[in-house]
Amino acid sequence: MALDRRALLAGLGALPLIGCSETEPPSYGDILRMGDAFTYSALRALTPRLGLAREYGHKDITPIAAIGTVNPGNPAEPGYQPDQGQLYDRLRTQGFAGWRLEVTGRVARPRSFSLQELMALPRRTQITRHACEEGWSAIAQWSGVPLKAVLQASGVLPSARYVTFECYDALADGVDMVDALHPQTILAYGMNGQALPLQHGAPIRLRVETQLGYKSLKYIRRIVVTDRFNDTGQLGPIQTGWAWWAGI
Ligand SMILES: Nc1nc2c(c(=O)[nH]1)N[C@H]1C(S)=C(S)[C@@H](COP(=O)(O)O)O[C@H]1N2
Ligand SMILES: [Mo]
Repeated sequence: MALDRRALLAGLGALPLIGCSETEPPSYGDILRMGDAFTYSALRALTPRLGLAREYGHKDITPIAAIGTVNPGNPAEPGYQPDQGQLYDRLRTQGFAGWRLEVTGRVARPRSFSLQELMALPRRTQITRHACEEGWSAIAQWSGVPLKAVLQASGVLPSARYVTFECYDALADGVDMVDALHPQTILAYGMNGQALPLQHGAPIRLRVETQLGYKSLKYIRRIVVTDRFNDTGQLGPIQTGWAWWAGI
């Protein structure tokens, strides 16, 4: 019995060597990503594609803290990027008059939008709960243009599968087409009936109501449509151990 067990254990110990002696052992990141991929496919299969996040009434609105970057133009903040930060500071002090949102990649008409141009597109207002991965939540009203309308105005190509967002701070992240075209996924320029405040992402932030708080990027600068997955490297969530897909 004991011998059998020892033989079995020896056999198991040798298993990882079979057929892959030249490969590196899986890194921690690779294992996490395998889990992420499984969660993503399982939940994408289970959740109805156009399921809406719950919307609330005006009386449900709560105070909401500003988390992470609160001014990408401030060199003292951890996410400060000198080039983009200086540009942001200049644009902000000029009331974002010269600000443009660039849309590029797998679109028939790569272009940029001024704030006025975005405001001239269809508008959606929603009162939703922001759920931060750190355990707090808050309810606010957001107004903006559905991302779908911006993608359509740029002639998104049929092969497009992902949309990535670059920010004025050191952050970039993306969503798949299901979330990109979701009716509640908006580029918000208004919050609680006012222009989006500096600390909450002025002049434009993303609202992805189907995912955790960190996917709702503030200070959006550029949108890149791709047909291949891009984890946005050091600027993205995977490197710091967060899931790329954070569905709720
Ligand atoms: N550009 C940028 N977007 C960001 C962050 C950030 O630091 N920089 N923080 C994220 C996190 S973790 C959360 S919870 C929300 C916070 O949004 P709020 O500051 O409006 O509450 O923004 C998300 N978007
Ligand atoms: Mo967060």
